[in-house]
Amino acid sequence: EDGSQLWLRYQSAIHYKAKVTSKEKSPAITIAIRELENSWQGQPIEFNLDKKQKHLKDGYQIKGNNDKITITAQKDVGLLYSAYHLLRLQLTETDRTNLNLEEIPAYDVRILNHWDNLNRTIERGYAGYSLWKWDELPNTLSPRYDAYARANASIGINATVLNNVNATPEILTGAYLAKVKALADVFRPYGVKVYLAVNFSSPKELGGLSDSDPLNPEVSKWWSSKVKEIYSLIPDFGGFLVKANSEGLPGPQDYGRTHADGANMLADALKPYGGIVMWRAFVYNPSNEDRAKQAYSEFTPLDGQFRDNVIIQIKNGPVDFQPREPFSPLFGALRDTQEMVEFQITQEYLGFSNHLVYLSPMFKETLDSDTYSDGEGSTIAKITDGTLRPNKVTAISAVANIGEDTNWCGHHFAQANWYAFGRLAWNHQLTSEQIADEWIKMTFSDNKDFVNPVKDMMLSSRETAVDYMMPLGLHHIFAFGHHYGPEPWGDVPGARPDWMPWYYHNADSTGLGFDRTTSGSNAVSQYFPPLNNIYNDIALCPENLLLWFHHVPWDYRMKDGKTLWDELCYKYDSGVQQVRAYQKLWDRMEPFVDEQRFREVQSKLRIQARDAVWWKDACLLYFQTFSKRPVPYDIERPVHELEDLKKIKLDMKHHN
Ligand code: BDP
Repeated sequence: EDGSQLWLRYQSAIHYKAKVTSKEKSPAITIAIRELENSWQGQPIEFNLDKKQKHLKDGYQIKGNNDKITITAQKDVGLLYSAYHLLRLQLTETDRTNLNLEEIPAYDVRILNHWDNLNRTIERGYAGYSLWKWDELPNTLSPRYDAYARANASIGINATVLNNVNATPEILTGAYLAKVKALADVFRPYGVKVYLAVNFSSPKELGGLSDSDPLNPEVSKWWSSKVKEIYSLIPDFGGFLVKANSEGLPGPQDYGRTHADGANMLADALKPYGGIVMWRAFVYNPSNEDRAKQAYSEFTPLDGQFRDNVIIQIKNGPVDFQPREPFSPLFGALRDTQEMVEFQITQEYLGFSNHLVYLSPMFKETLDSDTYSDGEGSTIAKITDGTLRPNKVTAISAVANIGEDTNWCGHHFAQANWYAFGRLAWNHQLTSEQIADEWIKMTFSDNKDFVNPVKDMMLSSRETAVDYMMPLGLHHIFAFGHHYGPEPWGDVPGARPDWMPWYYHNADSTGLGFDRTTSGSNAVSQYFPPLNNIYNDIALCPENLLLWFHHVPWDYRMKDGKTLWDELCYKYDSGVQQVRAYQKLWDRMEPFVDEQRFREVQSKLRIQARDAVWWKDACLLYFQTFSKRPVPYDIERPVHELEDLKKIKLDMKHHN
């Protein structure tokens, strides 16, 4: 067992071939039949395509008793999804004799964003090189393209952006489009549509135009003909993802135009073919305005100006995929503009593929957050899935953690995060526990002596990581560039202040944290009432966001009676203790796990345990130079010298 099969470890039914009948034929139906014939060990199945049942969208109905199962979908891909549903029931030992269910996906577009470069490196990728072998495409097709599409289909993911948001114009050359087409052809039977990230300067860089001004008719003509070329190769092409005027990338503001001008010009080019533009709200500049406020300031004045095939893609938090952030205040604030969430599955800020961190609780925390935009109950899930707003198209995205590694994601448990994103994109009402339960049973074993402890470990793991990295609302105190280890002291001369840890933690002799109250940066005012008041009031602010919104005195009394300083120490220590407990727990699981995966996870947990101590010592010893208070005497003493920790320079270079 090397993890290459992911959660798709179906036993093939050697002496038994399931009977599956379908009047209709299509490539997706052929795959569905093959999957069931190979692995289903139950009643005969009848597929039924009913194009009138529009309400099902990509979904399906399954009805069945002991003798027979009938499945209805309005699209062939719905039948494919239903096959994976049945196989999931089988692998998780769920009753299959009395079935009466209807599944309709929450979002239309359930999309992975690959930050893959054309030279096959992956920005923030920790599972080897890119799956896409651009140099061999379009002629040679790696078998992993098919396996990738199948894995996505098995959890309902129906879209993928192949290349990095920091996009190079080359992706739109004829040579690359032929490669993209080859991938799209492999993915199509699995219902996975291809999208591309585009560089806003492509008309100038690639087309030789004098500029890429969205209001220049030559520029929109260039895009229209490029889009036409794409659709002639890939008739079901999904559309564009755009990072513009962000972190040095070009965009409409280079020509004095707005994000709306830029997005709409591309949207108009895609419109005749049904394509969409996912325009990212991740924009900020080194300025006097708090970075956490900038996306809101930039986009709220543009509300209502975007075409109906534009969706604003918003990271879950206002800064950047930190272990914990409040939700981005843009959710709900754009009333006449479609919005979607961008999550990060790849663990850029969560220990790469070395730390075991199950992200479903973090995804749910965002989706279930109440923005109060339309009164109580205006959750981000309801805003983005069309329940509260009449969206033309709904979508949800996440930055993939997939690479060329045999086990796809670097850490065996990181597969659970790909799985969880797909399941939540399909149904955001599933609980993190349900998802973990399914995943563990499918990926490892359904023995309850394994499932229960491992599930507990997974469910607590995100909070554990927050505790040993950045508890109580601390954020962005990572080492410059690679974002792996701690560097709260970090200060690179001449670099942007908004990339420096001190910008975020503001440690001084009086206390710690970023004052975003009405007397500070006033970021609190970007939230709807009552949240603005709750966040603004140190007594009401949730403690897990305290240092995000407040600069708090070292002796401030927390709810449990401890001082801020002591609480901080106990949090870091508890993170370390938890990882130690995971190590013990995992070792006890040895009898239930194959040798290879057992050893690999064991060795990753050792790294995580060492890193947790590194984080704790670095942060406590550094913050202690300001607090000047002792580490409470009942917790483990630091084992490093601060000066030694400051010398650690990892060989992982990056621009910010
Ligand atoms: C940050 C990453 C950077 C990305 C950027 C983005 O550090 O590599 O390019 O976000 O999302 O998280 O555009």
